[in-house]
Amino acid sequence: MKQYILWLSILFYSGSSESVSDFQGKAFKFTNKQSQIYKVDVGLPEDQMDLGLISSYGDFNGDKAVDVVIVDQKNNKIIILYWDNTINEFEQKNICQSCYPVKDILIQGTIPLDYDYDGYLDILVVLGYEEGFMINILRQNGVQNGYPNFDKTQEKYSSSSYPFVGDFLGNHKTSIMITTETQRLVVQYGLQQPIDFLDLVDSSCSIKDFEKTVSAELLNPHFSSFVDVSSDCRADLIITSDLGIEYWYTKYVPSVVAESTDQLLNKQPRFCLQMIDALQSGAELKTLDFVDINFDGSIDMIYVFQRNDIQNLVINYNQYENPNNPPNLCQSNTKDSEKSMAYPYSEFSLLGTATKLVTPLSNGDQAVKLYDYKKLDLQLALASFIRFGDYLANGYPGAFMIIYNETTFKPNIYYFKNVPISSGCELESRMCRQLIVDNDPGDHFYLITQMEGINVAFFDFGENGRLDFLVNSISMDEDQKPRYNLAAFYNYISLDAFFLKALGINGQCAADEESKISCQGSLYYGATYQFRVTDISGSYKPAAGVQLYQSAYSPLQLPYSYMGLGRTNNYIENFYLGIPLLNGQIRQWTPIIPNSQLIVSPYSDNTKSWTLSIFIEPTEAILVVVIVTIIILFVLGGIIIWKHIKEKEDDKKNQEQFFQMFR
Ligand SMILES: [Ca+2]
Ligand SMILES: [Ca+2]
Ligand SMILES: [Ca+2]
Ligand SMILES: [Ca+2]
Repeated sequence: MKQYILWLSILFYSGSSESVSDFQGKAFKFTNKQSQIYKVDVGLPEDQMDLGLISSYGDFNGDKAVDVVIVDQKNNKIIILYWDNTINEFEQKNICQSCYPVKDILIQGTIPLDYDYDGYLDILVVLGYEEGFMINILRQNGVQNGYPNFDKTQEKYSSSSYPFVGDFLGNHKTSIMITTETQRLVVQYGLQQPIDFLDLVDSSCSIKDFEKTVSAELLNPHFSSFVDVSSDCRADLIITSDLGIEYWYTKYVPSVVAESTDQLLNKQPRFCLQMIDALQSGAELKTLDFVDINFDGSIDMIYVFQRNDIQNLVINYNQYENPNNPPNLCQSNTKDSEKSMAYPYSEFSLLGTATKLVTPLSNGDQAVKLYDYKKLDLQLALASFIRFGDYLANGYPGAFMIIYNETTFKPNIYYFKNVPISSGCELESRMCRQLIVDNDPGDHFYLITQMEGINVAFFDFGENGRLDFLVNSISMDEDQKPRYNLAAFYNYISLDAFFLKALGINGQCAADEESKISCQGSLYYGATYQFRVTDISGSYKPAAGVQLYQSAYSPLQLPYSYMGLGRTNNYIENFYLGIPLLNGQIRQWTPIIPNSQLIVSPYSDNTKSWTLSIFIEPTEAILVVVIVTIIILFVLGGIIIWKHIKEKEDDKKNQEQFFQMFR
C-alpha cells in the first residue's frame, strides 16, 4: 500500500512540475505531451519565487538568450535572472547589492540600455522620491564568475516625469528624455550638459504651438514612445502629455558636413510637431501601445480612455498609404513630403460612435475596467497596459490586460484575442480587427487567466520562436507584507505558422565573429523593420515590426521585435531595417528564411558596412520534412537498385533465351 502511495505521489509530482527541457526535441523524443500551455519550473525553488516585480528584459551577458530584470522593492535591490539555454533554467544574480540603501528613494523601474556605447548593455534605474523621479545608471564593467559586473555611476538626474529613451540625436547612442517643470531635456553619455529638446525642434515644419507644447507636463503615468508611425522606417516621437497625444514627425536630415563639431551635430533640428490629438471632453488616457494589429505593414495605435466612468478601447488604424508593393516599403525615407508628415491616425474628436474604432471595454456584455494599481497601496511603478504578443504566430497579435474584478476587488489577467470584423469598419480597403475577451480559448490558457496577476508578459523560453508567458501575482503574507509570486508558462501549442525575430543593435560593433558575442545585447530603441511575406494563396503581404522602448512604466517589451508570419511557403522578401540616424538610413536584405532570428548591426553610418547575422530555428515540421525526404530517397534508391538488378537479370535471361534459339 505504502509503495502504491509513493508511486502515485511520484506520478503526481512529475506531472505537475514540467521543465522547459521536457518539451524540446519532440520530433525525436516521441513524447505523449498534449499540445497546450503548461506551467513550468524554470529553476527557481518554489520558496524563492517571491523575488519581486518583473521589470524589463535584455540580454546582459550576450549569449543570445534574453534575461529578466527583477526589482525587489522590499530590499530596494535589482536581480537579474540569466536564462541558461544549456540547462533551460534561470540563474539568479543580485547586482550592486548595496547601491540604493536609502529607503525613501525606492526603485521604481529599470530600462536596459547601452548608456556608454561600448556594446555592453547597462541599466537605467528609475528611483522614485517625493518630488518625482531620479535616474541613475548601473554600468557593465567587466565579468565576475562568468557574469557581468555592474557599477553604479555618479550620474544622477532628477525628472518630473518618468524618463524614456531613444536615439533622439541620431548618432546611434541611446539618449534619455527627462523633464523639468518647464523644459524637456535630452541626456546622453559624454555630453557635459543635457540638451534642450527645443534645440532639436524644426520650427519651419512645426505647428505654431510647438514652443508652448515643450513646456507641457507629461502624463503620469505616460506612454510616450519612439516608434515609426509614418511608415518611412524612421522612428517618430509620440509623447502623451497634458495636452493630448503629441505627434512629432522625425524628418530627413541630410548628412552633416564632416567638419561639424559634435556640438553642432547634436543640435540638428529634426523633430516637427505635426499634431496634438487632444483627448477632449474630460476623456482620460488610461494606456496606449503600438502594434500592427491588422497585418498590413503599418503600425496602429491602440489605447484605452475613460469618460463618464466608462472605459473605451480605441483601435486606431494607421491610415498612411498602404505599402502594398515593395518600392513602397520604407517609403519616402530619403525625402519628406507633406503627406508623409501628416498624423496617420483618426483624431480623437473625429472618432465618433458610429464606427467600430471605439468600443466599450467589455467582457461580453459586461463593461470592465483596467486595474488601477493605486488600489494596491504599494509604491509600484506599474501602470495599466495593453501588452501585445503573437503567441500563435499568425500575424495578428492578441493582448493581455489586467482587469479589475468588481466582485472580488482583485486584479485578474484577461486575454483579448485579435478577431476580424466585417461590419461597422470605416476602412474599406483594409482588414479591420477587434480585440475581444477570450479567457478560456482552450489550450489550458485558463492556467494563466485564472491567476490574480498584476503583471503578465511574453517571454520566449529556449528562444525557439514560440512566445511563452511570465506572470507576477501578488498575495499578502501573515504580517501583511506583499509577496510577489513569479510563475512561468510554456507555450507547447503545435502550430504550422512561421515567425521572424529581429534585433537591431546600436552599431557599436559589427556583427562579425569576433565581436558579436559581447555586442548582441546592446539593443537599439526605435529600429524599424518592414518586409514582404507570401501567404499560402500566393499573395504578397507587407509586414512591419518595431523595436519599442521599454521605458514609460516598464511595458516589458521583448528586446527584439517578434513578428508572426502566419502560414507561408516562401522566403521573406525585401527585409528592411531602418534606424533614425541623421541621414535617415535604411538597408535591405533579401531573401530571408522564415523562422530566423536576425541580428542586425548598423555598424557606422555607411549602410554598406551594416551586417546581418542569421540564426535559423528549424521547426519540427522542417525536421519531419527532412526525415521523410531522406526516407523517400532511400526507398526510391532501393527501388532503382532493385529495378536495375532486375533489369540485368532479365537481360541475362533474355540473352540466354536468345542464345538457346541458336543452339
Ligand atoms: Ca543572456
Ligand atoms: Ca555599456
Ligand atoms: Ca517616421
Ligand atoms: Ca496596421
